[in-house]
Order: sequence, then C-alpha cells, then structure tokens
Amino acid sequence: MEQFAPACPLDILMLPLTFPSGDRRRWLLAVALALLACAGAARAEDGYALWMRYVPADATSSGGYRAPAGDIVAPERTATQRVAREELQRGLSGLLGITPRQRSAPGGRAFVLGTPQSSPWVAPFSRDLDALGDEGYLLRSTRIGGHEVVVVAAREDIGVLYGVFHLLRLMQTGAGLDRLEVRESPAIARRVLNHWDNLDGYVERGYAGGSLWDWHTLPDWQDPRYIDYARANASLGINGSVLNNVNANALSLSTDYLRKAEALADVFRPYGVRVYLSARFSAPLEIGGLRTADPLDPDVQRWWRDKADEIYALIPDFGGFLVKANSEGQPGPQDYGRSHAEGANLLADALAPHGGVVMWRAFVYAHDVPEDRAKQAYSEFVGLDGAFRGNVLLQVKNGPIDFQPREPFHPLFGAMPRTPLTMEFQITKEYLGFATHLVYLGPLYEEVLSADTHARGSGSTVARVIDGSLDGHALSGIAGVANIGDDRTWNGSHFDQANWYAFGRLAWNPRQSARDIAADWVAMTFSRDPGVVTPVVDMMMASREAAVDYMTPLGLHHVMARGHHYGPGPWVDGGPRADWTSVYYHRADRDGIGFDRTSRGSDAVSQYAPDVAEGFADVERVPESLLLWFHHLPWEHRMASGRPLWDELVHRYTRGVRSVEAMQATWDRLQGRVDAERHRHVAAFLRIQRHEAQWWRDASVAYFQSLNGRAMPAGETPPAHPLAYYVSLQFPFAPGDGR
Ligand code: BDP
Repeated sequence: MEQFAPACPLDILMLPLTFPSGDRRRWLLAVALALLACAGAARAEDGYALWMRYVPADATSSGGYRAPAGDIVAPERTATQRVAREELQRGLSGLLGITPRQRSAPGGRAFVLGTPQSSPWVAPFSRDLDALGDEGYLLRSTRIGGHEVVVVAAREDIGVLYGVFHLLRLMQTGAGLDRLEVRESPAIARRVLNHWDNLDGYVERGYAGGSLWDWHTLPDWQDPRYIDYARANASLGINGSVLNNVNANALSLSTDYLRKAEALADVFRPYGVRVYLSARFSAPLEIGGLRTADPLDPDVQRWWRDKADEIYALIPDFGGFLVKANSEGQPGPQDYGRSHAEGANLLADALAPHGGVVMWRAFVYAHDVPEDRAKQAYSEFVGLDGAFRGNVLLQVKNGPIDFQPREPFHPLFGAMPRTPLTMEFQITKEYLGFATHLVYLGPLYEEVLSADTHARGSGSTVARVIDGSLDGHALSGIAGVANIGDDRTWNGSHFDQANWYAFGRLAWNPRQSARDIAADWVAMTFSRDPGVVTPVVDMMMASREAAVDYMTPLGLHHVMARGHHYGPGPWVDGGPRADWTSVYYHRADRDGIGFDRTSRGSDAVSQYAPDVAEGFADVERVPESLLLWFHHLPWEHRMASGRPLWDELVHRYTRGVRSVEAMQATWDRLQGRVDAERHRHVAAFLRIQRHEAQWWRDASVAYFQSLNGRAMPAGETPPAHPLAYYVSLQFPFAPGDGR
C-alpha cells in the first residue's frame, strides 16, 4: 500500500539562517529532518493520493470531536472489515496525528464500526438500518455505556466501509462530529466505471498514460496500485469496473484472460468493486470455433451459457457484460437479421442463473446514414421497449450525438418505461480538451441529470429515469467512461481527478449539487482554507461553460478535428460517412448556420415529450445554449443580447478565451497557498489551455468568416493566421485516437 508522507513542516521556514554558537549539531539535525520531510512532502504532492490525502489540519480539523478521538472498536474477521478499520486508522493518523488504539469495547471516546452481526455494540442499531439497504450506512454520535462514541453502522460490511469514507470526508472538510446523524444509501444500484482499455495496454480516448491493468504480468503479479484504485472507487461508492474497451477483443473472454480478470476481482472484492467485461458479440466465432454467432442458434446459446458458467466459477460475484453491438463496425445480432433485443437476451439468459446483468449500449447509428444521426438510437430502440429480459439494462449516452461539450439530454430517457436505462457519461474528456484543459464536468452531469423529460408529466427528470424511481425499476445503473491511466496523477492532470470524484458522488446520489461536490473535493485535495476553496470552486464551476464558449458555442457540436478530435476542425468534410464530418453538423454557408431539427428539418424534436419538443422547436423559447443544435438561422438573426448571430458567435468564442485568462489569474493568485509542485503543474496546463482556446476561437472564426464573408464585429481581434494555416495543422500523434 502506498504510504503518503506528511506535509512539509512550516518550521523549516522558521529555522534561523545561522546556527547559534555551540548548537551546530542540533541545528544541522533539525535542518536535515525538515528537508527530509519536505522531500517526502514533495513526493506526496504529485497527486497520487487523490482526495484521500489525510494531511494534518489545523485545530478545528476534527470538527467538534475532541481528541483523543482515536480508539477504534471494530471487527476484523472479513477482508472488508479489515480494510474499513485500516482506512479509519490511516485517516485518523494522518488527520489528527494520533495512533489509534484498538479496543474490544468502547472505553474513552471511540469510533464503533460494524454490522449487527459483526459487532455487539452495533446490534442495538439494527432497526435503524432496515431502510438503508445492503450498501447504506448510518453515522451517529451517541453514547454507549456512558462513553462518547461515533458509530458507523450498516447492514453489510461494505456499508461500513462506505460509512468510514463518509466520516473521513466530514473530518477532511472540517464538519463537526458532535451531533452526527447521517443516513445514506445509494440511489442507483450499479455504479460502474467503463475502461476503454485494450489488451495491449493502450487506452482508447485515454489521456492519462497507458492502462492500469498490466495484463502481461497478471494474474501472478498484482500491482499494489490496484488496491489504491479500488480504495478510491470505494471512497465514492463506485461498485463496478468494466475492465476492457467496448470495442472489445474476444480474447478477454478466453480462459487465460479470465484468470487475469479473476486476480483483479480478488483484489477489488474487499472494496465492493465487482468486475465486468465488455463482450464481443462474435466471440463464439473468434474463440469458440463456431461457424456463427447468431443469437437464435442453439450452439451459440450453449457457448455463452458455458462461458458464463466458466466465468462465475472463477469470479463468483462477476457483474456481467457490457456490449457495443452493430455500432461503428462492431459485430452484433443484426449481422444475422436479429434485433438488439434478441442479441441482448442471448447474453442475459446465460448470465441470469448467476445473477449477472447485460449492459447493452444504445450508441448505434446506421451504416447508410438514412436520417439525422441524432435520431437513430431512438428510432432503433424505442420499439423494443418491453422486449428485453429483466436483467438487461440499456446503456444510453447522456446526449443523442456523442459526449459533446453540450448536448440536450438523450430522447430515449423517459421514452422506454419498461426498460431500465443506464446513463453513460464520459469522464475522459475526448471532446473537452483532453487532460490538459481544466474543465470540471460536474455542471455537465448535473445539467443532464436534472433535465426534465416531461415523460410522465413535469418533474420526470433524467435522474428519476435512471435511478428507476420514475417507472418502478429495481435494477438501475450509471456508467462513466473512465479517465484513469498509469499516470502518477491517475487522470492525466490534477483537476481531472475532480471528474472521477464528481462522477462517483453523483452516481451515489444524482441529486447532489456539482458546486457542493467541488467544494468537498477542493478541501480534500488542495486545502480547507476558504481563501483557496472559494476561488477554486468558482473557477471550476465556470470552466465547463468556458470550454463550450471557445469550442462549440450556441449549440454547435462535433466540429473537432477528424479522428483524434484534438483541436478545431469545422472544415472537416468528405471521408467515409457524412455524419463523421463537421459540415454535416453545423451546416454553415454564406447565409446561415445550424442544424434544423424542427419539423421543417430532420424533426428530431419530435422524439421528445410534447412539452419539451415544443420548447426546443420554438426559436423564441429554445435555450440559446442549444440554438444551433435545433435551428438553422441566418447570420443576422437577432439574439437576446441584441447582437446579430454572427456577432454573438464571435463574442462567445472570445468570451471563452477570456474565461481561461480569468482562470489563470485566479490560479496565479493562489501561488503559495497551494503546494508548489501541483501549482506549477496546473499553471503550465492552464497556459496550454489558454493557447488552445485561442486556437479554437481563431480557427473557427476564420472558417465561418470564409463562408459568410462578414467583417469582424466591432472590437473583435481578427484571427492571428489565415484559415489555410489552421487547416494545415496535423497531429499524427495526438493521444487516445481510436484504433
Ligand atoms: C466515440 C469515440 C470512440 C468510441 C465510441 C463509443 O470516439 O472511440 O468507441 O464513442 O462510445 O465518441 O463506442
């Protein structure tokens, strides 16, 4: 397990520059010790510790809970019990600088951990736990036998571990523990990361180095980092991990690779993280020696049943399969004239006896581009409502195109009441500046989750669709395409850690505020000093809108460079399919810009509930942020600001660049209040972001200007280079490209 060194003691700054006479040896020793601690701290502030830094805080750090607070009364018979106790010990020693004593009964002040079965001290709380489910927990400050205690109680061990992490979060963020009464249980059952990791260690759309999984040395060598990965997930309540890319290699289902997955599952199990695998639909052909993968073929059905039996013999708590089928060239049931439901049910039947689920992706669009791509998933799936087995979840991306900086919510949310829908968010920022741009995704997730589908009247939010409450589904899920790699920061940058964090917290409770989550994260990750928390949270909250402004303002979408999606490419045209070009999406010409998705155009609006559809279709009512998603308008269209559309567009691009400059100014002011190592790293990345924001703005303005021939609006600086320069830029080694 990774050890985190204490922070650099400030005392070193206070040591006299010259040593008092006769005290030379003591002075040298003091300097040496302080330097050593600083060296440790420097290593510690490389971001590896994530939000679990547990550094000593000031006198109020334990909130109202007065020291000595270190006794722990906790069982340690099971692995999960042991890791819960260890985590609390680690946290208390780091935060309070004490070595917790283990006790068999509450004596002085103590933390009492357990379930009614594992601890006689928790048994009396049994009734309080009834409503909290298998993963929920209760935190309560109370007295047992006259002793002050903080109880972390749950029905199952995993709830106790989640409760310990919650308790540590309260201590890290400075909340008081005196009158503690917290009851928590997750709103969504399957809270899962999707790793787009290939077996050769390459991560598709990964900007944080290579894959964490060293398939070559598994199962014999288990990198200790796997434990810290599981700890980080457990700290958020993430309870599943799909290990391999949705563009799957059938070999991951071979016996050799299943043994490797088994080793990971064994490491993750104490932390409540179940392993899932992406399944390639044609696996029976590729590794099974069959002549077909037709879902109605009895041999194929037998092959999947046997495969499921084999998996569960190795991994008894295996979560299930994630499947990308008949999408972007992947094999699927339609290759045999069968429907998506027939394909999903084939796998569901194989997994059902073991309690596994199928997460079948709705990210499909047809080869021959018959209609607006934004409409295709809905058209394909809505008629299949009710046709899926009970253990199938349909996994739907947040918007109808593809993880753009801003999209309206996907029209399937609310449109399939008989099918549990899983939300798929992208945590890795394929379309939002990779790992270099500081873009906090909390506001994006919150915007989608709180969107009202009006499917069953007003208040039918996307959150209620996916947590199952709208249509009464017990099975529910949420998935985040992971931004995790073997980079020391885990996520490729310090601020991208916040996106893993926010995803996990929202997966547990999709009604939380992105701002509150950011405040917790900053306090745990950087500093509890309000002089740091407030400006950093403000900066994070504004960052997503900044990216929308400098990349895709006013509802523009999919105008990134081809393939790797690095940088602007509004001129992208031609190639294998129209809907892989930018011109398909922005439809700009001399007279106007935007995709008409009203009834006069592709009529994508009709896929939404009538109240929503009317709003989107009405150019006066549609939010300006989605204007060009739904409407094609003349360049002189009058905007709410009074500016013509062209002027407004340029204004937004420029505003995006200015926002990045404001982030730089905020960050500069924090020098000295954030450790130097991370401060430097973030400052350098902000410089890259500033440069790239300007590039986005200038390239986009130059391109649209080349179509409409309009002058730069008054006060706006022309692009630094002619359009040809931007078009000529090539980045053959941009990271993360699909392959
Ligand atoms: C697109 C990515 C591609 C993925 C695809 C998917 O560019 O790499 O394979 O999504 O979600 O956004 O399947």
